Amino acid sequence: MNIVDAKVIVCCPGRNFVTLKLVTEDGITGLGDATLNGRELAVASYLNDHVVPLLIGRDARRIEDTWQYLYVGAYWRRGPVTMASVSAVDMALWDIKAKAAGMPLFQLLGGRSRDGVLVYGHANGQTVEDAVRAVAHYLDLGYKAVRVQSGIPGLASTYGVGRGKLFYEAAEPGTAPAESRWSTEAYLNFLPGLFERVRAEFGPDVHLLHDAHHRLTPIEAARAGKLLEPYHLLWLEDPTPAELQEGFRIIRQHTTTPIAVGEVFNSVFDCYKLIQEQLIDYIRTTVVHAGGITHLRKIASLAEMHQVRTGCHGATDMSPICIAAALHFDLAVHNFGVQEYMPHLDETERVFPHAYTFQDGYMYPGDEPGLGVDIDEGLAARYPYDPAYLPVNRRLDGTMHSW
Ligand code: GCO
Ligand code: MG
Repeated sequence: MNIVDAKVIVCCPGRNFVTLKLVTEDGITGLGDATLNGRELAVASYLNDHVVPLLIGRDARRIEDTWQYLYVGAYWRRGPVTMASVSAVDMALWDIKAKAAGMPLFQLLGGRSRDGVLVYGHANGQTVEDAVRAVAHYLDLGYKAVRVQSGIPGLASTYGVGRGKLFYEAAEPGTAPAESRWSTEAYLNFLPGLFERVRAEFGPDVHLLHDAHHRLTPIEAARAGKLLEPYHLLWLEDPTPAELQEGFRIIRQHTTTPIAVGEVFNSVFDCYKLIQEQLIDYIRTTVVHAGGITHLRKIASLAEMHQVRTGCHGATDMSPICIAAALHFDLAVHNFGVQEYMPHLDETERVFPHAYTFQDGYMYPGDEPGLGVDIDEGLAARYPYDPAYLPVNRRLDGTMHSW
């Protein structure tokens, strides 16, 4: 079952996506997402210039060997550009294998471990009361888990609040990133009141989540976790930048608020210490950025042994191909926790028709063979690449800060 064609498709149906399409000599096609928000063309080049030529003529059935060939064989291992490329190949090969077997991918991964995949939606608002209204809207739609982000008095803008009603779109079209301003003091003074208000309004049962988006030092994050304990969050996400894994020990020593991290991680080597020392509760690595289904399963297995559950990144910059792959994975692994979900724009949905569905707070990958996603290439061609960047962030005195 040799690969006879490999094509990289870059399109912008509302936002930029990079897609890899493989075709085998038997005419089976496989799709992989290779989108790296704000750095899309670097991955397209890596694929076109250095991966596609190596794929032609390879046996599409050899998923593990191809993974190792692209990872070990590159000599320059890891990194987001390399790993998004490896991930796209891996997704496409699993899609092909499952189609050849005539099964939805989750069956090849061991079959269902649960009935449906619990997902969380994104409530946000400029003010606390706007955020409360947004939470009510998600609960009306059937969501059982909601992430809550709000504007902060004194700051013109902040992460998690902005464009989009049922999603949060951070990348802005343009040739340079927008700049926002940040005050940790204002944030920490404001945060507990937001969750006090939301819990008072909606009671103890709804799962609440919050993303600190890498902006705190470990001791500040410890304070945030402690202040949020009365509101028992499902997780506090990315409390501190994770290059310094030891920082998570400080957070752990001070708070029982569960911690999630890892949407920017590319491999198990970014999180094995966090997992083995039980410094986190949820690992956020996802299919497109952490080596595809093949590598994500290895991360999940390590996590399972240490009582860490999965919580895959699922923002709008994961294309429907990645979301489908994540849903198959989520349905199958034992230690699944929750899946992030933001519906895509209608233009995106039309370019990537898919079998997965949302119902009453849960998602289902569907029963089509493979991933259950297609790409309408003719339509995709009508949405050419449009440069866009994630914002950068500065403290009030102008110092660069994590966004
Ligand atoms: C999340 C993420 C996103 C990222 C975005 C970057 O938790 O969904 O933090 O909002 O910032 O996906 O590309
Ligand atoms: Mg996040």
